[in-house]
Amino acid sequence: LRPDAWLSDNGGPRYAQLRRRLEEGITSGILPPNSSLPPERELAEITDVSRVTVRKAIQELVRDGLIEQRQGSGTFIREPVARLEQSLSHLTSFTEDMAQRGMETTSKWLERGVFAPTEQEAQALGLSETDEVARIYRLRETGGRPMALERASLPLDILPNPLEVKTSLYEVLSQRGLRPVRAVQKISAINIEAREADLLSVVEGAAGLSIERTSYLDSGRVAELTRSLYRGDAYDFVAELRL
Ligand code: 16G
Repeated sequence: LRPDAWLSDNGGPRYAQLRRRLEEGITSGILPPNSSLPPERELAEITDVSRVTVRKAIQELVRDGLIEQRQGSGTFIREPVARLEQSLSHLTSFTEDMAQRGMETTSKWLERGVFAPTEQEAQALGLSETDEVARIYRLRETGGRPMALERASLPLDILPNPLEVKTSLYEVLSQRGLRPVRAVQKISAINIEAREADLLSVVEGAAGLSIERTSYLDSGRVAELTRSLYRGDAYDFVAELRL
């Protein structure tokens, strides 16, 4: 942590450089889980920056869940988040995926209603200019941990009342006899932008997976266009390949 080894004039604000340095220590294992960080004053001395700078770096790492302050005993490195494996070979819903692991799903609703479709929605769902679209946008959490942001758009006759979706969209569709049977999914790597990063409790620019799913009914009709943004540190997608 000697400052000549890491502090640079063009590396941005000092607290951000210190934060990055500590984060590198955590991800590389030099600062292992459950080990403690030196007290603020000591850390300021070692790194030769002000206590204000140290405090700011620490606050960010706490906010992002990399370290935690335990009352009376100091600041500790947290256990890294467990990654979840998701199969790419089955058409399942988020709720089903989590239930299979014995985990509960909760949603924080960000938008849920009937809207005029965007151009992309109209095109993907085969809507005309006068049609409306059912749209639900939510933060999906498991065990209180934010995992993904998901915005689903469906033709109104497939989902006439978006407010009906309390937990599982696919459950509501199943009840209506309109469960998708096939989907095409596109996965792209992205850096998570500020607003979405806030919602997902990650730093701006953190790695994310943007997933676009177009799902189809048995009849071949498009049922759903969904854009999901998954935390890159929380998921592994697995597919079985055969010759
Ligand atoms: C999954 C799907 C999403 C679908 C949702 C339904 C991916 C990338 N996306 O998250 O398209 O709308 O499941 O989940 O897997 P629900 O039935 O729990 O609402």
